[in-house]
Formats: sequence, structure tokens, C-alpha cells
Amino acid sequence: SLIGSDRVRAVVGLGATGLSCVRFLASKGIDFYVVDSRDNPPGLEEAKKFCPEDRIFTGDLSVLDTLGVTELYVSPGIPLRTPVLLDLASRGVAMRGDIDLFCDYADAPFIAITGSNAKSTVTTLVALLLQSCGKDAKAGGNLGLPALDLLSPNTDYYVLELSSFQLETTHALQADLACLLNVSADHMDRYEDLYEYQRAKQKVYRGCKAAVCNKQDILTAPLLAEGVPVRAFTTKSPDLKEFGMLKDDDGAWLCRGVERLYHTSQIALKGTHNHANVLAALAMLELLGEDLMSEGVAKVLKEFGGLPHRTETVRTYNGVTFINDSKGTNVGATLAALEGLGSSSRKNILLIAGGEGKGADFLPLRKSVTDFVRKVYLFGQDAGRIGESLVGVDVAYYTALDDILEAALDESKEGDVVLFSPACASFDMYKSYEKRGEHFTQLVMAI
Ligand code: UMA
Ligand code: ADP
Repeated sequence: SLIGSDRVRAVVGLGATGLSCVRFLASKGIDFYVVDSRDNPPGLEEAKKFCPEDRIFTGDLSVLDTLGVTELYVSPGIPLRTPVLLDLASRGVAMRGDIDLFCDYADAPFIAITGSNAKSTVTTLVALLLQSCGKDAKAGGNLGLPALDLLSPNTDYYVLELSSFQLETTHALQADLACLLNVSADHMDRYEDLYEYQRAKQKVYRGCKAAVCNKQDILTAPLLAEGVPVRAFTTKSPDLKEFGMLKDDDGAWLCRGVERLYHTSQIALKGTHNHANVLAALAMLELLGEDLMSEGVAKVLKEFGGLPHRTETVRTYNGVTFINDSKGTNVGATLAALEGLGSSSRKNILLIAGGEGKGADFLPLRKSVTDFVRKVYLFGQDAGRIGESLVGVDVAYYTALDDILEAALDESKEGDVVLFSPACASFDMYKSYEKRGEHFTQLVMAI
């Protein structure tokens, strides 16, 4: 038993995060318990290599009540509202997370990036840009590789993608640079309302040494101590010291104040939403003191076309472009895809959406769908709820993606865009958004 030590720790959850905590604590010679509500969590066998079996409990979290814990490392997939956790918290047990632990041990500056959308894209881009400046930059966090697994000597920067769940369990992040990209409703099954969710997101700024925010999204505005440098980005024309865009005849310039940096034709990422992402990354690079116009930076911008499953062009067939945006798992992402790629004069988008809605309100979709979309094809668990919100729109319901593609192909004409941007999580029908995107891609390639 660990009772008797002044700090009794337990890792809660045995997924990727829990395992990273297990490995890390063990490597520091720190004792801990492990608890997971599932009978057979994915990390169980691996955990046994680092922790005596009699300290691992599966099948129920309520055992935590009996262990005399003082400090928990709670995985992001477990709501802090879980009754046993609420009860322990009320008795003074610390609800920490892997990122809190990371902060205790980080041996190099770290950049914390959050937002409802674009986190992975911007995190990856910032790491690539820093690497092009000759820095050893390591990217991870919600992106996939848990933050603790990144820790290694001789690193110049850790670039962390942080989710609202991860931020909930951080206390004094004190990032060297923090960025909140945007806030729009997501995970409404885990939050009381948008403001509770925003509060979690805003924790990214806590104690930071420099910050980047989105001028077009007031919910990202930081409250910081005087003297902390802040840069804002916007896709409109920028004020002095802001990053923004100036339109010209054949595109637009990405600018710092009045200074023209890159023309959109020099940037592989497409769509207004992605230009916002590049501006955010450039703002961060400036705050880190790097040269925005170096050959390396220009090369990365020219070559990085984005991650798979994010408004990714799969194929053009008979003049119809098929776009996989399976990572569009909330309303904000689908709106960005529609607004970034749509043309109101042509109304040439055929939108495929649906899945697990996570308690979202789909009404905000209606205006852009009405403006840009000719027909909507819905499938999955919350298809009906989406359809109800799209009054006046041509909507059809299906049970299988295969049938949707067949119909969309039938009803499309040259110049159309078939956009797969579900506005929902994938878990009702797929293991992950990747699997869902792969299914779409496979069907498109088979045409
Ligand atoms: N679970 C239980 N009982 C437990 C523990 C977990 O049922 O005792 C379930 C959870 O409800 C959840 C699943 O197990 O459905 C996974 O939860 P987890 O916290 O163990 O997840 P990890 O494997 O540690 O992965 C997490 C992030 N997952 C979540 O936040 C749900 C991964 O982000 C992240 O890449 C990884 O840590 C490394 O940092 C994924 C994600 O979907 C990509 N994130 C959400 C998003 O981007 O929208 C926030
Ligand atoms: P996250 O890691 O926050 O989920 P991703 O980079 O994986 O972010 O992109 C998720 C979704 O958000 C994709 O559908 C993508 O097309 C969309 N997206 C990308 N940039 C933006 C943006 N600036 N605003 C809103 N949505 C965006």
C-alpha cells in the first residue's frame, strides 16, 4: 500500500495518456496506483511492465475511494464530473493531468496551442517552421504523441496541441507562448454551456510569457498581465503589429501590418480558414524571434499542404472535386470548410454530413449551407437533428456512405465540389475520424 506516503498518486485511465503517465512516473521512481473503469483497457498489458499488478484496478473507478489518494492524473477522456472524481475533489484530492506533470518537468520552452479547430494543423505547421529555422522542435499532445513522451534532452521547443479536456486539469501552465485559435461549440455533451468550455480553453493563457489570439473571435481575447507581448491575427486587413490579409487582383497577401510577407499563391494551404492558420503560425514565429522571410520558412509554406482528413482534395473526376474533411467533427469546422471553399455565385457544393453530434446545436450551419450548398446528404446517428436545422435546404437521408456517394456522383456536374465534412464525431459508425475519412477516400478512388 502507498498509504503513509504524504502524496499518494493514481493514474486514472489507461489509454495513450495514462500509459505515458505510468511510464514517466515509473522512470522517476515515483510510486502510483492505476485505475480504469473498463475491464480491459488498451494499455493494461504495457502498464504491468511499469507497475506492480496489485496496484492496478480495472472495471470501476470507485476503488479510488479506498486508496487514500491525494493526487490523480486524470486522462482527458474521463469527465471531471464523474461522481467519484467530484467527490474526491470536494475532499481536497488534486485533479491533475499529464500536461500538469509535463509542466513540472519540461526542460525547454514550450508552446501551447488550443482552439476548437485548426489545432493539429497549426501545431504541425509551427513545428515544421521552427525546424526549418534550425530548431529541434517536437510536436505532440492531443495531436497524438502524449506530451510526456516528447520529453528529451537537447530539445529547443516542445509544441503542444492541447484540448479543452487537457486544459481542465492544468493549473499553472505558464507556457512560453500560448495561442487560442478560435472558440466555437464542441463537446457540448461534456460542458454545461459554451462559456464553461471557453473557460477551459482560456486556461491556455494562464501565466504565459507571450500570446497569440484571433482578432475575429472575441472569445479568444486573453486577459494578461501588463507587458506580456500579444499578437493578433485576422483574415481582414491588419492594424500595425497585427497579422492579416490584403486582397489584390489575383488573390491576397499575408501581411504583418502594412508589410507584405507571402502571396497566397506562394502558400500550399488553401482556403481562407487555412490562411488564418498560417497567419497564426507566423505570429508565433515572430514572437519566438525567428526570421519570417527566411528560405526555410518560405519552403515550408510552399510545401505544407495540410494534414490528411482536413479539407483534403482526394480526387477530381469528370470535373467534380471530392474533398475529405472527416476531421470536421463539429459545426465550426464544417462552417470553415464551406466558407473557405464555397462560392455563393455558383452554389456548387454537395455536402455529406452526419454522425455523432455530441449534443451540438446545428442551427448555425443553416446560413452557410443555404449560401453555398446545392444539396445535403445526411447519414449516421444525428442525421435527423441536422436535417431539422436545415429548413429550406434540399436534404436527403441515407444509411450508408456508399449509397451517398453513388447519389452524389449521379447528381453532380462539372465544377461541383463533393465535400465530406460531417460536423459530427465518427464514433457512431467508425473507430475514428481517420477510419471514416479512409472509407470516404476508398469509395472515391473506386469510382
Ligand atoms: N475511458 C473509459 N474509462 C477510463 C478511461 C478512459 O471509459 O477509465 C474511455 C474514455 O471515455 C474515452 C477513451 O476511453 O472514450 C479514451 O480516453 P483516454 O483519456 O484514455 O484517451 P487517450 O488514449 O489517452 O487519448 C487522449 C486524447 N483522447 C481524448 O481526449 C478523448 C487523444 O486525443 C490524444 O491524442 C491523446 O490523449 C494524447 O494526448 C484524441 C481526441 O479525440 C485524438 N481528442 C479530442 C478531440 O481532439 O476532439 C479532445
Ligand atoms: P483540431 O486539431 O483542432 O481538430 P485540425 O487541424 O485537425 O484541428 O482541423 C480540424 C477541422 O477544422 C478540419 O475539418 C479543418 O478543415 C477545420 N479547420 C481548419 N482550419 C480551421 C479554422 N481556422 N477555423 C475553423 N476550422 C478550421
